Amino acid sequence: MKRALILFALIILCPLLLKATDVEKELWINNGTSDIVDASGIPYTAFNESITFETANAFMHIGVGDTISFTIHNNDTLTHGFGIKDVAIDGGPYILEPGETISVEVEFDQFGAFIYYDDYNYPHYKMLGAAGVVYVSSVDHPFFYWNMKEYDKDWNDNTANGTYDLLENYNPVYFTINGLSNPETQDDPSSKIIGNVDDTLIVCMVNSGQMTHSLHLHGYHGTIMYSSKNESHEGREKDTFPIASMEVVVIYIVPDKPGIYPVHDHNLVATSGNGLYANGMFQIMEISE
Ligand SMILES: [Cu+2]
Repeated sequence: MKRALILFALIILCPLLLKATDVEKELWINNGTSDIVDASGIPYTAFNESITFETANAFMHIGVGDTISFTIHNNDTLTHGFGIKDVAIDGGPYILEPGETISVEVEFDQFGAFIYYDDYNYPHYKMLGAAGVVYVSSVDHPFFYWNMKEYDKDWNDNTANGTYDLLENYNPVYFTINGLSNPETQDDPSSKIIGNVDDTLIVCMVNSGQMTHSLHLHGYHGTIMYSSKNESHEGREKDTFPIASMEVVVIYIVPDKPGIYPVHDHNLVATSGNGLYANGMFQIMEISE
């Protein structure tokens, strides 16, 4: 009887407790250059939180049921677009001419992580770097995110100059996590996994590039809590997570021992940069007692 009463109270109270909020977010589409590894000079575009260009796209963490009111400025000389993978947006298509500002309201009613990106001239403008992450969760645990991209400099040079190469000619040799290539990744608190034994650590693994990336955890296993492509994979506990282009996987890791271990793309070409090893998609996991 007592259990039934508690259940009844929860059913009545839950919708009241989970109050959705409206989050305002202002983004600028900036144009710049990525100079990773060997002063590579890769033409780059990103969604940033100010008019200052950064290779890391803005990251957002909101609760389930929240709405983001985006104000987006096109600070570039090219036309750009705005879309979100796997999330329906009213109105649209959202296109921004150079110098234009638009408003877009999006409700996120599902747990997971979602890629917002430039869907204009797809995939070319997105491949200049313009794709970031919205993480949607009302659960409070330490979280980290890996927004993975790879780059073919000639391809991006041509895109920036108005020539759109075929994907069969795409030959990426640079690889980044949150816009950074190893060893710079190791100074990035948003992707370096730090925690304690028995913590629940959340990692959003997001592939906003064009090739598949397969993340390998050393030392620990993770459990898939959300997979944008394969719902049936949720609940699987593994140490390697293949993630296709524009796919997202959110994992929970509960470390069983202290230690320092690598996490990297199992496709080892992605742990190099223009043929130089060790660069690219490589990170450290540091677990204390
Ligand atoms: Cu490995």
